[in-house]
Amino acid sequence: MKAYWYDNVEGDQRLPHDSGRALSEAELAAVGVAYSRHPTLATVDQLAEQRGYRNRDEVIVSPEKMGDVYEEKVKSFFSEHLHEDEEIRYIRDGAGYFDVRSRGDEWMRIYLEKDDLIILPPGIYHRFTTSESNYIQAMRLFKDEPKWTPLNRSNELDENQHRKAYVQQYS
Ligand code: KMT
Ligand code: NI
Repeated sequence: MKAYWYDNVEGDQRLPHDSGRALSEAELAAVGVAYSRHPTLATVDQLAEQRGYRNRDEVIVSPEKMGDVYEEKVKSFFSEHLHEDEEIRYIRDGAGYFDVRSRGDEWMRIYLEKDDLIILPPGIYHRFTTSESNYIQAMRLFKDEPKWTPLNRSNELDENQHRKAYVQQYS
């Protein structure tokens, strides 16, 4: 796990795009993002229990697994969106980037690799991409039914209750 300000330079989204300006855990906590380096499976089970997450699955994002739709999928994960639920990802193998919006609406990039865990709060604008390795395997935790429909960024979402609650808590 490594976090920094995104450089906003044109080019492949899978490149690091590291501006060289690092971000601290506290700066991520200020926008409601929590992460944990190398939690054991027992710790993840405990976290799931505490938050009422009864279900989980694992997803592999790679050309081997997805074939022709891989490039399309990678592009769609990278369109800016929010969810009405938390997004919890426990990386089991490979690596990828989550970009989240700062209070000043800049991109903060978080590099996640095997054994990192991240929790994004409901209502935060974010996007995901694989890295140059083009391979990530992640555990996705959810409560009953997976509710991670991406809602793409739009002014209309300013009125969404989950977005409003997020803005109220973190700005
Ligand atoms: C997401 O929410 O963008 C994903 O689930 C991508 C694969 S998991 C790192
Ligand atoms: Ni998402």
